[in-house]
This record gives sequence, C-alpha cells and structure tokens, in this order.
Amino acid sequence: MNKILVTGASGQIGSELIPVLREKHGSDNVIASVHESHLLDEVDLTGPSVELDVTDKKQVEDIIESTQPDTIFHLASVLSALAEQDRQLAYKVNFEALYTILENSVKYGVDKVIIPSSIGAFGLDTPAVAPNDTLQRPNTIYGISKVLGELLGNYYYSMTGLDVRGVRLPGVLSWKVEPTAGTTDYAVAIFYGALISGKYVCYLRDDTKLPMMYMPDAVNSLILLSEADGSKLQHRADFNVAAISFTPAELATAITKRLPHFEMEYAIDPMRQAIADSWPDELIDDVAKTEWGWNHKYGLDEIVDDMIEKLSIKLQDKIG
Ligand code: AKB
Repeated sequence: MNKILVTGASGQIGSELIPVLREKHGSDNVIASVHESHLLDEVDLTGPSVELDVTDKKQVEDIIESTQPDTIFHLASVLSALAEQDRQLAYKVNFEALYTILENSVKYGVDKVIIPSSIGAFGLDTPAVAPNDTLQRPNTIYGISKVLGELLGNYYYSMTGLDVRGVRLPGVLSWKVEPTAGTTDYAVAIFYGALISGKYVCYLRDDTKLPMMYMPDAVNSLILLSEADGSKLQHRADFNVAAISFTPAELATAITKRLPHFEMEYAIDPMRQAIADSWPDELIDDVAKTEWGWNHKYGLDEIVDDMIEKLSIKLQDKIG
C-alpha cells in the first residue's frame, strides 16, 4: 500500500490532488501537509493532515522520518509574481526547501518524489512553440528555481536512485482555491469578475498567448506520471504537458458568449507582462505522450462551461 505525503496541500493544486489521491489509495494513506493550521480549511479533512513549514529543515526531517512515505508530491512553491516581489522567500521555499526534501527523501528511503515544474522554466531564448528539449534560460527567480528542480531531479535519480519525476505545467484554471501569486492567475480571476460584477480589469495585454490547462487534466498528469512504468522513461523531471493556449481577449470572448454583459478592461502590470512575455505561447508534449501515454481532455469550451457552472454555485451569495 502506498503512503503518500503532499506538501503545499492547501494550495490551488494540492487541494484538488489530495481528494483524488485519497480516493485511489485510501484516506489514511495520504498525509496532507500545510504551512499554517488555518489553511487546513482548504484541505480535504477526510484523512491525516499536519502543519509543516517546508523551510524548517528539522520539521521536514521529522515528518518524513515519522510518516515514512513511499511517495512525496512536493507542491509547496512560491509562484512567479510573488517570487519576483519576495526573492528571499522564493529562495527559501523554492531552492532550499527543495534540497531539504530531496536529501531527506534519500536519507529515509522514499521511493519517488513528484515535483511540478512549469512553463516558467522557459525563457526569452525558448521558441514560441516550445519542444520538450530546447533552450530554457529563464530570466525570473521562479523560472530559475523550476529549472533547478528539473536538473536536481534528474541528478538525484542518476546519482542516488531516488525516482524524481515532474511535468512542466501550463497556467492552471480551477474553481476551488483561487491562485493569487502567479502570472497566469488572470485566467481564473476573470471568472470571479464576470460572475460577481460583470467586469474584469486584466493585468496582461489582450494578445498575450499562454499555454493553459484545466485542473482535472493537471491532477491527472501528476498522477499518471507518478504511476508510469519507470523503465519506459527517458526523461524524468522535465516533461512538457499541454492542453490549450489562449489570449486574454480570446478567453473574454468565450465568457461573453455565455455571459453577454461581461466587459473586460486592461490595466497592464509591467512586471507580470514581462514574465508572461518571457514564456512560450505553446508547449509541444509529444515526449510525455510517447513515454507515459499523456493526453489532455478539456478544451476551451468545456473549461469555460464548467468554470461558470461550478463558480456560480460557489459564489451564489455574492452574485447579484
Ligand atoms: C504562475 O503563473 O506563476 C504559475 C505557473 C505558470 O507556473 N501559474
């Protein structure tokens, strides 16, 4: 029976990954760890939960030693926009804590560590339509940390046998926990604006095309990769996964088709615009398809329909 530890369990991805893992492996076998106890509200409480500050080396060691997981989903990470505003925090969480997790995984015999990478691992030298293996050279602290995660993951696998795997996730749309520290967050916030006030002021230019994905596909990519036959993998911690790409203007048009009164305005945030401009427009995910059978399910129409349906229920008290 698998014993799984998830860090960053109350975040956008963790809060949706945990119920799926608990359904598959049994609630008691999936330990949710969150930074502060009040964030436990965001977590599926049907199984064990612990408070964990991943920057506290002793706490990380104690939890890995006491829970003896076979697999760790290391999701705790400072996202791109916050990382530029608080480099010190980004360094502690995305660089130092990553190392602590990997070293303790080796020390306590963890089999597998899953570390999401991101489109942020690419940079201005990457082709706009990014193949799996290409020039990366990101110019953000977040992107540098994601490349570090990929390279360290591949290094730990070859040097220690710790099986580190990871996908480069696009911007993820979801309705349960709203992301607030990233560059792609507009694609979620726009739905809150459209439903609550009929308006949204977008901080990216109307023609900023970025790779995006719906949460069920993102969760599925992490689980599928974690379960893939290791002997068939040529890559490890650095797989592109793709679904769709769109611009703010295209997303606004798709929303307006369903909510005709919706209006979008633009007030560009130079920092987030520069980050978005350094990322590719599209990812090519042929390597993930070949090596572990990845494919996405949700297209733009399905995403917009589902987001509006789910958020209309979640926000019913706020919708006039
Ligand atoms: C962010 O915008 O920082 C994240 C990401 C694409 O990694 N959503």
